[in-house]
Amino acid sequence: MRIRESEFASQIEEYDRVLYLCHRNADPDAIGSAFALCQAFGGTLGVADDISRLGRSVANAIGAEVVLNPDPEKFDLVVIVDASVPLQLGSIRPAKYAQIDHHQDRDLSLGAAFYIQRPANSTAEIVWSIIRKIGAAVSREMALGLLAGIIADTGRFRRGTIESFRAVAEILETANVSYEEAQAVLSSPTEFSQRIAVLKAASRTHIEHNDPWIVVTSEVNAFEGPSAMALVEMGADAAFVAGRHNNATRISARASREATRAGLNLADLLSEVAASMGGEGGGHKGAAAMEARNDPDTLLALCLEKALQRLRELS
Ligand SMILES: [Mn+2]
Repeated sequence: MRIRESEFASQIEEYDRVLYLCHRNADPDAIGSAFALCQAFGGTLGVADDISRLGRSVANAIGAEVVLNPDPEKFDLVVIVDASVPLQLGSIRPAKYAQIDHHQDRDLSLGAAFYIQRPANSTAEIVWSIIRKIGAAVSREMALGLLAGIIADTGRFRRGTIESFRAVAEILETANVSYEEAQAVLSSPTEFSQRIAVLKAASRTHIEHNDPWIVVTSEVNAFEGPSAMALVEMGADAAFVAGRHNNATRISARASREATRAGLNLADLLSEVAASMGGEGGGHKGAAAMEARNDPDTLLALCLEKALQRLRELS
C-alpha cells in the first residue's frame, strides 16, 4: 500500500520493535536516512552484508550504532531504506516490511505492507519531508546524516533539484550544523585499495565508439561502482565494470549526463540483461547494477551491445 509522507508516523506507531534496514554496501544516503528515522521514531539501524567506506565515515561522525546482518525475525516490522530490489538486501528476506526509497524499480514496493517510493535525488530528502511534517526535534547528528546523504546522492549537487536545495536549506535552518561540517563528513581520503582498483579498471578498459557516443567495459575485483564512475568522468558516455563475487558476477554501470538526457536508461538496460540471464538488476537511469551467474565477458558483451544499440536509436 502506497502511503503519503504525512501518514508514515501513524503507520509506524502500530509497531513496537522496528528495524530500519539499509542495503548492501550501505552508502551515506542509506545510513543518514535510516539513522534519522531511528532517532525520530525509535528503532534499530541495520545493514545487509556490509557498509561502504563513506557510509562508515558518516556512521562514525554521527555516532550511529549499526547492526550488520540483523535477524529480521527479532522485529515486528522491517523498514527497508534506500533499496528497491531484493538483491540489495543480501540474504535477508523479511516476512513483513515497509519501504522508503527513491529508486524506480517496483520489485520491493509491490510486496510491502506500506511504502513511500517516489523520484527524488536522495532517500534523505524523502525522510526529511517525513520528519519535517511531524515537527520532530532534529538533532545535530540527524541533520549531519541527512545532509551527507543529500550531498552524496546529488553528486555534490551536480544533479541538485529545487527539492534538494530546499531540503538542505531547511535542515541547516532547523539544526545547529553548518554545511561545511556536513561536507567534511564525506571527505575522508580514498582508500588505497580503491585507488588501485580504479586505476586497474582504467588500464583494462575496452572502448567502443559510435560518434558522438563512447561506451566502455572493464573488469576489476572490487570497487566496480567507483571504477565505472571514474571511467565516465574520464569521458565515457556509458561504463560497465564487472567483478566476480563468489559464484556470481556483479556489474556496476554509470552513464554521462548527456547520455541520460538523450534517453539512455541504465536501470532498464541492466534489468533487461539480468532478466535474460536469470539474474537481477536495477537502479537509476545514470547509475545501476546487476548480478548474475554468467561469466563477466558474456555479460559485459551483452551490456555493450545493448548500450550501443540504444544510443544509436537515440541519436
Ligand atoms: Mn540513495
